[in-house]
Amino acid sequence: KRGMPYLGVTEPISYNEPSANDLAVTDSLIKTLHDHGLFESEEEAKRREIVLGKLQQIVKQFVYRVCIEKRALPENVAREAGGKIFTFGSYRLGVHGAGADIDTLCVLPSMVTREDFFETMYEILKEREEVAELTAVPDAYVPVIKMHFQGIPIDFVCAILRLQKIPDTLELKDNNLLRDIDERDVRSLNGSRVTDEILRLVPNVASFRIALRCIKLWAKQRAIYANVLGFLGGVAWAMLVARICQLYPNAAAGTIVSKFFIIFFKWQWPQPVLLKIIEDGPLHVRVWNPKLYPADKAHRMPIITPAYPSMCSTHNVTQSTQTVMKAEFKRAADIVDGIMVGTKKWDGLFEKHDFFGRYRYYIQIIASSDSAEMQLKWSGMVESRIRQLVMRLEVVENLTLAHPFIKGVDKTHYCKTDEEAREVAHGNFAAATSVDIDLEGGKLDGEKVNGEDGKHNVYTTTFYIGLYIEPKQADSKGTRKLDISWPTREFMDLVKAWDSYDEKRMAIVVQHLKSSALPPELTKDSEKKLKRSQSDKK
Ligand code: 3AT
Ligand code: MN
Ligand code: MN
Repeated sequence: KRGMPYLGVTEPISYNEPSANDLAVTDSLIKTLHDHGLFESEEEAKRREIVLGKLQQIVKQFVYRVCIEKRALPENVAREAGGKIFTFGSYRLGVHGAGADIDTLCVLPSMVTREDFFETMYEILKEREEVAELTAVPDAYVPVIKMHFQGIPIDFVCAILRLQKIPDTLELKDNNLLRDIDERDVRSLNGSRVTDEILRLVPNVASFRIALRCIKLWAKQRAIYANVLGFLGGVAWAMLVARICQLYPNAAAGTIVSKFFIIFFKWQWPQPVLLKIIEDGPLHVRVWNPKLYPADKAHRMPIITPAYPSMCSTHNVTQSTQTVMKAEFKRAADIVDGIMVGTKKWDGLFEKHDFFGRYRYYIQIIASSDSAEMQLKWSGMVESRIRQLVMRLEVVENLTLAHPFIKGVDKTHYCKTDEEAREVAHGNFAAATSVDIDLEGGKLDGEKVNGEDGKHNVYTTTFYIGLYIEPKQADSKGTRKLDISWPTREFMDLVKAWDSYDEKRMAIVVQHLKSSALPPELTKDSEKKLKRSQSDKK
């Protein structure tokens, strides 16, 4: 097999076919993934296909309608203008779970505008009886219409090309399609172009999918699946698995997983992970290049997207999150070693993280505001700046690790008076009745619960950072003093500099606490685990 063409920037490490043991281990992995409810039902899979078929039809009708009504184009031009949908994200990769969204890109001819998509398409969708929870977010970084179509969540993005016709046979591979189009269109196309390219660059897609499902479940259970907070997101995990698939083109999924952990535990970062040689292209946009750009050189764990213009998907990684991930790679490598020789089970790999039982000190960041709608934006903004706080904490003396938790905890607080509301906003949640909410999940109408008028309601999102403080040397006296006032102040200034910040409607509190002061609902799991391991020892 040596000397044969291969996928990737280096020759494979091994062309070995799976052994009987590799296949048995892979079978038990697949079974464990099923036990975790990772696969959708056949009914749901069929429904997704029906939904995509309908969306394709709707896109063509929409293009036709815009051509006739708005642009007054001749009938034959309107007929041939076309319009085509592409999927990306987990559905396109074939690793989506039950209930996952379908990330769908709608490619449109040049006669159609973005406004048409957000007005006319929005209207068309609104009239469909299959559509629920329709929301348009036209000013997002990647503008999107979100909806549920026959119960399937859809993220609908659009890209307008400089083509009069979008034929059914169109592919997005050609870099010249990006010439002279709007930046937002380049970004919208990027998701699809990256996932398509990943699939093209993987030698055995079936093994890739199983291995990636395993890695995604593991990363979620271990709380290291979060791009914004400095861990890796879905695309980066997919690229890491794809690289291992290239290095072991004939291996079974179980083997891919085992090689994955050991190779990335030992990886010489900041050596980048590439799926192919970085391409040059026709745009005046930056392509990742650490030789040229100092910002790119600063990336600690660069994992580079394969489609032009190549970008680093992991620019948020900090010293702390990298340390945490490395330790998880090591833990996982040891467990999977055991699985390969039959002394351990896959379930052990997927054991839940113990973030809230792991540190003695935590920083608590409470973002609050007076409406659910505002809270979604405000908490998103605060979340996107947490890594700035983490990076400032990392340079504090005696502080070895600032470990951000992957998601904020959302609550609504039903306050009777302004005074209660103020107390809550300052972190005293006991001042009012509080309930958990899911801001993203659409449970937005917290108003009028318990007969309250909702006038004083406070919405909070609480983020946590675990701190590892260097233990005192045995011979030294005096207490370890930790001064986090500078990082805290800088962080507060940073978030308050937000365009829409309004101190009458929002607040931000940063405080540190001992682990014993954490809300009990967060520490319950780790306590249970502790009790279990104690009783195991008896
Ligand atoms: P799920 O199975 O849906 O949980 P996924 O990998 O499909 O996993 P998403 O649907 O959140 O995850 O995202 C799909 C792609 O959309 C990934 C990325 O290319 C793009 N994307 C998601 N969020 C953003 C964002 N905030 N900005 C830019 N691109 C994004
Ligand atoms: Mn998705
Ligand atoms: Mn999505």
